[in-house]
Amino acid sequence: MPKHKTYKTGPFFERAVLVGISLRNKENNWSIDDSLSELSQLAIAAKTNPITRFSQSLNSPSQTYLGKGKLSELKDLIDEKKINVAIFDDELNPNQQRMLEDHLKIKVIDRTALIIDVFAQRANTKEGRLQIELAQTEYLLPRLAGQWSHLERLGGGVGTRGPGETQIETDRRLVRKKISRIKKEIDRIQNQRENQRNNRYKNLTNNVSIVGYTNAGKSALFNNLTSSKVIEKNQLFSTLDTTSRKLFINTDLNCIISDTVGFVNKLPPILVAAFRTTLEESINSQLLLHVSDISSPYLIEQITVVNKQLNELEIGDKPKILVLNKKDLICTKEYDLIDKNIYKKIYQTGIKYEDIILSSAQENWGITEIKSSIRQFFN
Ligand SMILES: Nc1nc2c(ncn2[C@@H]2O[C@H](COP(=O)(O)OP(=O)(O)OP(=O)(O)O)[C@@H](O)[C@H]2O)c(=O)[nH]1
Ligand SMILES: [Mg+2]
Repeated sequence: MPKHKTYKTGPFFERAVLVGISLRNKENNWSIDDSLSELSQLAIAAKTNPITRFSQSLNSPSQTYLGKGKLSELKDLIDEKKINVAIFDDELNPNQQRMLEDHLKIKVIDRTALIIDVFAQRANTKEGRLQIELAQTEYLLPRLAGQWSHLERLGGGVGTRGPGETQIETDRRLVRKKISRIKKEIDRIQNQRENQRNNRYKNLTNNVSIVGYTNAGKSALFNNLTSSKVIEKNQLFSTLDTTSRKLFINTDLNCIISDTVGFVNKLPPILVAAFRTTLEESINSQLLLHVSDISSPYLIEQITVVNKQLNELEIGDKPKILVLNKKDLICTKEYDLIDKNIYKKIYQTGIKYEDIILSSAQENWGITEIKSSIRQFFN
């Protein structure tokens, strides 16, 4: 069995229904429609075809996630539209997942499995694949104990890709062993990387990391600042592996700048943990450039999500410069066209920034300002 190359492509473009609940007393401002729209982008990124959506307003998810009546309605919809996979907007516990599959008679996956699947398809370095394998194996661990034979019955495809599936038949002890083996292997690769980095950048101690919501334009900005050519693409999670380059500020100041994996609402903690080593550059940076898409109606929510996830990584307290990117999508180069309420709302989040800069990586706006803000910070 090849260890890291067992991704099944599965049937492409499975027909999916996206299922969510609108919590009556929820803690954030995402509407169910917008959460499902993001889920839809994730589903497309995982090469499924989101045919239809289904939602219910509830106080909290039930044992079968949805209420009984709604579950029957969903089953009818699935039969009517010839759906092969139901994708749920929240993480399902193993019992919920099993009961839903028994009832709906199709494959049921949740947001976590979907995101892991997208990552599994994108990972192209050994370390990236190991991190996915780690996340997937940890995800599978509580779902073992024989329940997983149904996955084979349901025929692979989205949510079942990746190396973790080959361990379905093994017991928890073996899986735990596997987890510790993967962790060791990741540590080994990381140490190697650390040494190479130390050699390459011996005299450069100023480190800046670009962090932010997925698709905000982090890689575009990184390319612009360093004249590099990392992948920038209008899709979620184009970047999985960190890339670091020298950033020339002036003759007295050079620093290392790193482009990193993006965050997303409801990012599974398993993936945050698995990607901790990838985010090591951010953890070791003195300064974070938090890039956000100012044209998104969810700008403030995205800023808050990123900050929450930075806190989970224990780097939320690091000095941060907020870069409001894609300015070209909402106005011309003139600053005064920006709605001043945006600044007020950012201030109200309580997150402290060294500076807030408007930019367009596409139009080359704000690049000088970003560099001079970095210079000021290190001076
Ligand atoms: N209009 C406009 N588009 C931009 C700008 N910056 C980036 N984009 C586009 O937005 C999309 C996402 O850009 P990326 O740089 O890949 O975004 P990212 O934050 O690195 O995304 P992930 O790596 O997937 O998390 C691409 O299609 C870019 O061309 C900008 O300033 N203006
Ligand atoms: Mg990127």
